[in-house]
Amino acid sequence: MQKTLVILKPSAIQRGLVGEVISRFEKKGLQIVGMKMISLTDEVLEEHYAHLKEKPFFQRIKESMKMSPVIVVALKGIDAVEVVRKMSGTTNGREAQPGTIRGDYSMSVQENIVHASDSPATAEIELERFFSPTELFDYPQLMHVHIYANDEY
Ligand code: IDP
Ligand code: MG
Repeated sequence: MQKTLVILKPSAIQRGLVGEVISRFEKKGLQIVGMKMISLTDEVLEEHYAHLKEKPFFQRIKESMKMSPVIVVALKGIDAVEVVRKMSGTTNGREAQPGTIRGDYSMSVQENIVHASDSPATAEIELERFFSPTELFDYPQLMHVHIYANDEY
């Protein structure tokens, strides 16, 4: 089973989309194994978005991510990283496929509702960045037999 990180960005918090977005992941069959509200700092954002550090809009992204607290969510499931990326949609909300989170709720490249880890290796690093071991939970998913066939895990 894989775990992945989702961040509900200030655009999700301020627009009242927290329930909608989390509900999509729950209904899909992903298990919530960690969740909390936190304030992001420049230090964490410079690490988290290190690949964008040289971009002219980096300062603006940091300001945007600090406009309100965010909610970090750890989700577990088979191929969770890819499933959650697909459900999130491409970066630019205007171009994201309808039916995806960004495609349904965002009109922006920057204000695009969610962050989702982009590979299993990144997911591990990002989960460690935002959760301590005691904040990640291992508990049975009681509907398991209705979510997966036993040859899938
Ligand atoms: P991703 O979130 O789809 O993985 P990344 O390229 O990793 O996309 O960029 C991280 C975040 O930085 C995006 O979700 C978006 O909020 C912001 N961002 C990326 N490119 C741009 C841009 O060209 N203008 C403004 N913001 C951007
Ligand atoms: Mg990314």
